Order: sequence, then structure tokens, then C-alpha cells
Amino acid sequence: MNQGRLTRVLDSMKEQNIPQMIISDPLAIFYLTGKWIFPGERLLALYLNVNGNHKLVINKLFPQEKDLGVELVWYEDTQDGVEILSNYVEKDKVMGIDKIWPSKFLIRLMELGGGSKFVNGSPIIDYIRMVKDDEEQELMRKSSLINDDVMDKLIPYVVKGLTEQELNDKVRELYKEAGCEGVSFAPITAYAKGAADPHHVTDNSKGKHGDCVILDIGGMKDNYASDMTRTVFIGEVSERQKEIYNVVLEANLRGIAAAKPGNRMCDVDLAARNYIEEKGFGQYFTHRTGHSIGLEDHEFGDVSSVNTDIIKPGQVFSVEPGIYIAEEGIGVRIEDLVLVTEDGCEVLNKYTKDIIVVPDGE
Ligand SMILES: [Mn+2]
Repeated sequence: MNQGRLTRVLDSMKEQNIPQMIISDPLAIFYLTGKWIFPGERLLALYLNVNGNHKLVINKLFPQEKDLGVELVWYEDTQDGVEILSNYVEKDKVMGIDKIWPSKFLIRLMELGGGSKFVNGSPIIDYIRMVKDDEEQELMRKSSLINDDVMDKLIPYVVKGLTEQELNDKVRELYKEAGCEGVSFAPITAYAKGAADPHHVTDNSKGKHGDCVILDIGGMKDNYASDMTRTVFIGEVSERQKEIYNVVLEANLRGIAAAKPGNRMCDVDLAARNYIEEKGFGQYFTHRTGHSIGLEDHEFGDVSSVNTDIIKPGQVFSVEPGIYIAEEGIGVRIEDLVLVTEDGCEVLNKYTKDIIVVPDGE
């Protein structure tokens, strides 16, 4: 197990009076052990106790060659894995439970009296994962550098007549070519009306002269996600589009300026949101300003107006304000990832935010 991360988890458990907990999310188990194990519907449970005696309860179908630094407890398909797990827990003490542990397991553990009280243990590990250690920061930088490069290669493919789906397929291809494991989320390649709908699903509509095009893309490199959005224009950009673009750009810059230790997450949201409201577009900015990111594209830690958590060095999150006006078929979003430093933040995306108009031959 990664001793630094494990120690941080155990210290936090002590602080919060959760003497034992069960972690089942494969991402959290990877974070601590360095090993991906995808058990499907079968039980996989990392049991942590502040006094040591940690166990990984795992099905025999997933043999482990490498020493994971934790004692493995095996069970077979014909056995009750939760009952085996319950033999190791302290039944008279509080038990932290992973927020995504299927209730079929939790209910069984409750039937067996596997704890005096059951609480959500996930915030412990979520808050620790939110602050990236040096190794993770380096991986996040690398992942975003590749994303800049993919954006640069993608934009020339934005031409009149290409469907959203064709452009979307291209995105997936470019990440493979760049040496990524794949995309970190379903890419968004949306023209005009689609761009103006934040929940738009990629379809076969074609890009036309004068369209704004939202490109919201990210890849997975060495298990770490990238995520960036740029909005470009086909053939020409109207005065109205330019006005909206510049408001979103300024909101993005103001959000980034507010991303520093001591500020709250909501200060980043409000810095972007207040500016968009001031300019009269408040009703068209319908989502939160961003989200934390790391092993997953969307991680615990919203950049929203209600998150009052204080920002800490090492956090990585997106700043992605947008304006979406359905009746005008205009949508603009500009997104960068930031890594919080001791006195501000490092913007992980270097790709230009100047207005880009791709030629369409007219
Ligand atoms: Mn994002």
C-alpha cells in the first residue's frame, strides 16, 4: 500500500472518530494499493482499522501476483464473503462504509451486527484524494499537456459539413494516437443549437457557416484524467457571438484568479458567475463553474456557489463557465484545469483562448 496515503487516511479516521471502515470503490482501492481490481458484482472490500490489522477481502477469481502490502482474505463464489469479512471487524465500534457499497452487502453486514453504528466513510478518502500529492500533480500536468496537443490536432478537423458524430469519433482516435488509454468522458462536439444545450447528446447534425462549436474533451493518461473546453467558429464570428465569447473568457479568467489557497470553492464559482450576471447573461449560465478531477473526470469537490470548503494547495479542478442561449443557437464554454499552488494556481491547459475561426471556403 502507498504508506503516505494510508497514513493520511488513518489519521483522518482517528480525527473523525471512525475507528474502522470498508472501502469498496475500485478507484479508492487503486489509490491506496496501486492495483486495479474490478470485481464486477462480487464483493471486494478493503477493511481498514486505526489499530492496523487491515484486510482485503477478495474473490479467488482475482488472484494477485504482486504483494499489495495488505493481508488478503480469500473467499469463493459458494461462500458468504460478507460473513467472512464480519469475522475481522470490531462489532462494538462505529463502522465507516463506502458510499458506493451495494446495499446487498451493507444490509448483510448489518444483519451480522458488523458495527455499533454505520456511517458514510467516503468523505475521509474523498477529501484526501482531492489534494494531489507530487506524483499525482506530475501525472495531471502530463495528461493536460496531451490534451492541449489533442485540441490542436482536433480543431483543423472542424469543417463545414462534418457531422457531430464524425468529429466525436475523431476525438477518440486522437487520444489513442497520443498514447492515452482512452477518453476520460464522452467527448462533446456540438454545433450551434447543440452547443446551446448543455445536455446535448452528439447527433448527426452538420456544421454550417457561422456556427459556434463546443469542443469539450479529455483523455486518460497513466490513469489520470484531463478535461478542457474550447469554443470555435466556422467561417465567421458575429458581433453577438464575439460579445458572448468575451464575457465567458473574462469569467473564466476571473474564476482562475480566485483559485488560490484560503479562498473557498464558492469564491471561484462566484467570481465567474457574478461577472456573467453583471453583463446580463446570468440566466444563461445554468451549471456550476467546475468540478474536481484526478483518477476520475468528475471527483468529489464541486466548484459551486454552495461549496464553502477552503481551497488547499494540491487541489485540481476545472473552471468552466458558459453561456447558452437556445433561442439564438449560441453556446460558448471555456474550460481549463487549475492546480492550486502555495499562493495561487497553475493553469494546466496552455491552449490558446483567443477566438478561433476555422475556414469554411466561403
Ligand atoms: Mn469539465
